Amino acid sequence: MADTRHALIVIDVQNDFCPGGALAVTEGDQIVPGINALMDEFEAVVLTQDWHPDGHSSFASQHPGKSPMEMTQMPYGPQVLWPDHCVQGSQGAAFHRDLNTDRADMVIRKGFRRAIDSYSAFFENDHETPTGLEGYLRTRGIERLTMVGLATDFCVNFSAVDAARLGFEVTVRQDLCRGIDLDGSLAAAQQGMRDAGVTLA
Ligand code: VGL
Ligand code: ZN
Repeated sequence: MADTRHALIVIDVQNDFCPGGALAVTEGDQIVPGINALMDEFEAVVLTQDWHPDGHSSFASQHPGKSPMEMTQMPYGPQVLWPDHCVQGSQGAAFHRDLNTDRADMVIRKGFRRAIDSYSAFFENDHETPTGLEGYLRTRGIERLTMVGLATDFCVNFSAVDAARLGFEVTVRQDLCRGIDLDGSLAAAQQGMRDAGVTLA
């Protein structure tokens, strides 16, 4: 029987993060069957969806002279500039066609404010604007989270660290995640997650 206090959080398994997408993560699509197979073990299944308006401030296209994967300074701190991706309503923002979205109790969208990015499923990149997911999980009595999805070193990492700081018991299934690995970001993320008390499985 499914553990009643344990939720599966599936981060950003969307076309733009899969091969052929605008911000493709190597082998991003290969985790889909394993994620589907895991869903029945959980009381709650939550999907997150990166969901940017056209012209989002995290897009390099909005910063003259900047290229994708370069850094910039935002009022809330340093920010990687990305190719245009996961634009609201686009095919790139849709979930991978093989992901079992029927089993999801909740879909949480993030990154919809033009001036601020949101890697984490819990807080935007200012680390203070909440998405509402914490309240949803707490009101359902959820205490433990297993996280899977894309990308290990950005949205999975930020979500896992925030969740651990909020007091959830967090496990990241690395076999069901894939990373971008920008200038050593994968190793840094793994260390950061361990330091925050996240279990890397
Ligand atoms: C993500 C970069 C930009 C992610 C989202 O899902 O990891 N990465 N937007
Ligand atoms: Zn994004």
